[in-house]
Amino acid sequence: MELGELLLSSLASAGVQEIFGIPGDFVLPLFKVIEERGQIPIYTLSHEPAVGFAADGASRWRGLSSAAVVTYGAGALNIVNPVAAAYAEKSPVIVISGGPGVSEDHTELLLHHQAKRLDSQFEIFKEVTCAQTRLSNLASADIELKRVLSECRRQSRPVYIEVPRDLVFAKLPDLAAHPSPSPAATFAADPRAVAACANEIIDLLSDAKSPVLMVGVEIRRFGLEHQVAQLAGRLGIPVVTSFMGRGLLVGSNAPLMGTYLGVAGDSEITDLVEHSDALLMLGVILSDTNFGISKRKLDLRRSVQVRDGQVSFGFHVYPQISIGELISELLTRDLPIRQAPMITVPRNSVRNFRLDDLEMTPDDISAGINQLKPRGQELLLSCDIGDCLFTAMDIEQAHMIAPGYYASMGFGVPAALGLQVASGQQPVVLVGDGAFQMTGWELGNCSRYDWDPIVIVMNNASWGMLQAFQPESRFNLLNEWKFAELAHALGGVGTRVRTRAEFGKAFQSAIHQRGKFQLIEVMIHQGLVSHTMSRYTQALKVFRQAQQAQAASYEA
Ligand code: TPW
Repeated sequence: MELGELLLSSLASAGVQEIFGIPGDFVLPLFKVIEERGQIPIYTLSHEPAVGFAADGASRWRGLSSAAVVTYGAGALNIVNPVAAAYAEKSPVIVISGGPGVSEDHTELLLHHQAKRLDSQFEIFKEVTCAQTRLSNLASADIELKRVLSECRRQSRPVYIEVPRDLVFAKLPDLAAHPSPSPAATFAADPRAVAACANEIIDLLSDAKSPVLMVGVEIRRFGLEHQVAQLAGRLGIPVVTSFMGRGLLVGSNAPLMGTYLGVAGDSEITDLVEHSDALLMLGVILSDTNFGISKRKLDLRRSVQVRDGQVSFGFHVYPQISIGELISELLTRDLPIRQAPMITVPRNSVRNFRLDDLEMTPDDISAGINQLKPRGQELLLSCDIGDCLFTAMDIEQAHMIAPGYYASMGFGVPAALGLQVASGQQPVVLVGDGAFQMTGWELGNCSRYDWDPIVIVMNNASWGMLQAFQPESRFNLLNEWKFAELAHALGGVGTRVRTRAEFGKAFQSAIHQRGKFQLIEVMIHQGLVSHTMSRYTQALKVFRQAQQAQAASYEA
């Protein structure tokens, strides 16, 4: 077997079902192997950031790795930001970069694409991946791949694999003669510790007056949605998702109340969470965007956080217990059953959406989609950062992927392409004009692969979210680009809409047409934002002012 073949079969064994990439001379040999073997399909895009976001989108959907293959230097360094995003939001993307050949290590000449040292790139990726390897030793390549890929799975975070370009076709030593040890052990939790931890959780929930279960993205990353839905059903306590976890448990029969958004969200949900005397957080990423805008500071002494392979109760921690082990243990127990209290949360879907001549607002987009999407159909939504993300919070029955914590613009469109590959279904994208300017062009690749996402561009000719923070500034105002007109040139169908009747017509026609991407450009007045973003920016302004006052007092 050759090194390139070993890499491909290792990827396939790790569950990789698609590769996204852009070639370059350092990775041409590897591309050749990928194409000729045809074991895993490869999709090429136009710019490496999109390659990273697409692989991330596919990984998030599957809860399994997807791979991004790029060339050394100019290609790989272009992908650092999406990989950092995947690291932060725990998406197990496998980054594979071609690299200088082993015969090139000691050349007198500088190699093109070399930044500082030949290994600068490796060092950079150490910071944004959880395991790395350079496959320069044929005898240990197999075990190295096993080590890195099992770490990827265990931590659900990106890994980095560099392949010296002159070794792709190198014959491996007879593997049978050098059997590789089994992969690194996963968390070896002591079953007594798991049992004690489960007891403590059950006691806390039994004694509580108002327990709440909050679910976050880790339950999707580790493929636990089904078990968590079962647990939620058995506990009978209200369930909310975190901001990042929006879309989890959709379609399950868990008593799902909505999404916790602090002061920006529905006050019923905020009160429920913030007044809970036993908040069980499963796989929730605790970040300022999720929790910095609480109405009332969360009492972490009355909460249990299960994430990153450990369980924390107030101030004590059970290390090395994975979320999966804990949930399995809880499911074996007699649980204190309650009748989930019925809380009525006002829903945007009941907001009036009529097919009239009123001009569109961001809230009309969510209300319109809720009303017009086919009954009983769950949408697959890929969202960018900006008001589109807050607007999406009001869309119901939607599985969603979004950069809710790391918040990189440019995610929405390319991640949707990954989502379509991984799910085989037609995704809907919500994206602002600013973010679309970054990666929207990738839609030009749709016709090559028969992808047909519905892309809703919220065109307010501005970086509106920033403008909401600082309305006095002019640098956040953009020119009005004509995105709908560009759609045709990129091989899709574009419609610009201003009124609710126009939006309704365009959306209904988009969901009934397949085969080409459909771009609906919704014109929104500058400064007009969704009700959720309006509350969010107000809250964050207050938070920032308090921080500035505190900083000023330090200086004084
Ligand atoms: C890669 C900073 C966060 S939100 C935003 C910027 C520039 C404006 C987004 O404008 P858009 O949407 O897409 O038109 P809207 O609703 O606000 O009008 N660079 C990157 N990521 C981030 N987050 C920024 C800058 C930012």
